[in-house]
Amino acid sequence: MSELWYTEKQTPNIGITCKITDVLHSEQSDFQKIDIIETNQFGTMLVLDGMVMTTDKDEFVYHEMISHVAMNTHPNPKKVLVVGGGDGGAIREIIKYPTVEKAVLAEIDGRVIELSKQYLPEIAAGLSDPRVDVRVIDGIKHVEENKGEYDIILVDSTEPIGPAEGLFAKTFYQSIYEALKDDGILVAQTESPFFNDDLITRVFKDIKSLFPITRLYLAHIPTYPSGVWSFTMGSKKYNPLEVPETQLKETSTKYYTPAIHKSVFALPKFVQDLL
Ligand code: AG3
Repeated sequence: MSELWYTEKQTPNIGITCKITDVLHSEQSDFQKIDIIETNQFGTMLVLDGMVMTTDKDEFVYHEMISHVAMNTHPNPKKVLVVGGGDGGAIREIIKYPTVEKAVLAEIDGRVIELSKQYLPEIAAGLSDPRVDVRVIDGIKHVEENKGEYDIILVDSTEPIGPAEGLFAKTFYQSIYEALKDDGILVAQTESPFFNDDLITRVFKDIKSLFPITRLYLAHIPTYPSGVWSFTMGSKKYNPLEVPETQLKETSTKYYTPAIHKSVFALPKFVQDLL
């Protein structure tokens, strides 16, 4: 049998290519093209509009790092919102904290949730927890309609093209600021410092104009463009670099540790220069 390979063209000039053993599912939802493919190297992959969103093998890095840095910076996170993140990976991490009373998932595309439950059960496992409220809604509307509600809001979006474009807008960060409590924290995934430098500069400036404490941090994610990924935190009160003990047991993560929490804010010079 001939070999099948999948390429995501990450920019017009570079891509990532994986040998695939199966195409488990393909459809056009109301919002985007959804493909679930099986690879030798990374296991099952969720691909939206031709872009790798998550894979069995490396999802832990992204989902731990989008969640635990904020969850440990806040001393008592009770109510948390994830905008996007229909695969459930960020929710799975959030509900590891006993302080959490309610975790809301606001995902615009219900098909991503259903297919993740079916094909990525380990990532989606948290979605059935009784504290989790899964809503197929527009996250932008949800934050506009809920003022002063949340301790933490995570923006677990796709790329700033297509359905997620509005999730990188300053007006959205303003609504998030208002949807957070007085000591709330925002973390947004903000792409690659190698390939998305202008976006990082712009988003950091927008978040900094709203939040008294703004910090960028990095993690290594092999299937994302350039393998180096950024997250931007806006915090109303708590400084992520002055956190006491982690609330988490070390055994419950594969990437995040208290030492990682501190080290990820040490930025290479070229990244500092973007901010
Ligand atoms: N969200 C960020 C994925 C960005 C990847 N970009 C790409 N492949 N061009 C991932 C959502 C996982 N919950």
